[in-house]
Formats: sequence, C-alpha cells, structure tokens
Amino acid sequence: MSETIFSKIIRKEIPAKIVYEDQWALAFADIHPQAPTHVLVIPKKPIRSLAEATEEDKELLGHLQLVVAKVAETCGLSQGGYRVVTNIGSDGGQSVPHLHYHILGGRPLDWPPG
Ligand code: DGP
Repeated sequence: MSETIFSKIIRKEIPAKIVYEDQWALAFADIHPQAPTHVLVIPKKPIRSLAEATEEDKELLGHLQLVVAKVAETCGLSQGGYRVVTNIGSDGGQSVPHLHYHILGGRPLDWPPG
C-alpha cells in the first residue's frame, strides 16, 4: 500500500497530539476537529479502509473497537455519549486511505450526517 500521512504520524515523522498508543494502534487528535473532542483511532498496519480488511485482520479489528471505547472514556465522553465513524471511499467521504475511526463528542451531534 502506498504511504499516507498517517504512516508518517505512526513513525513520529510529523507531529500529532497522541492520546493513546500500543503495539497495534494509535489514537491522536484530528487536525480539523468537527466537535469539541475529535480523535482518530488507527491501526499501525496500513489497511486502506474497513472494506479492505480481511479475515486475517479479525483480531486487530476487535482490538481497535476496544481501543475506541477506551479512548472515548479517557477523553471523558462516556457519560454524555459520542459517535464513532469510519468513512469508506469517495462517497463515504474518505480522504486518507488508511483505516481510521473518528471519535466525535463533547456536544450533541446531528443525525443524519450530510
Ligand atoms: P476522512 O475524511 O474520514 O478520511 O478523515 C481523515 C481525517 O484525517 C480528517 O478529519 C483530517 C485528518 N487529518 C488529515 N491529515 C492529518 C494530519 O496530518 N494530522 C492529523 N492529526 N489529522 C489529519
């Protein structure tokens, strides 16, 4: 897979406000926040999107979801609630082709999204 900006963030070649890291995952503040709290959770493995994950990634995907919940709690979102979004492809509004989960919270969020 070709490099994305997220590969550089994983390697710490460009700065990011990292809020969680382990062997498989990284979470950092989105550079263009759409809510008072807007964090991205990504696998260190460069999967382009959820649509391109395979059976081999089953355990990793489970881990990422648990990281999402843990990070949301750490960010103080558990009580008020929050939204988790992963955009896929151009109609989905995906701009960075490296799987990522947006965690959005800190205000009431509209539904449906645009
Ligand atoms: P998406 O549109 O779903 O592919 O979301 C990509 C998100 O990535 C978007 O909300 C902005 C964020 N982003 C893009 N480049 C950078 C960067 O260099 N640093 C950080 N922290 N976030 C970035």
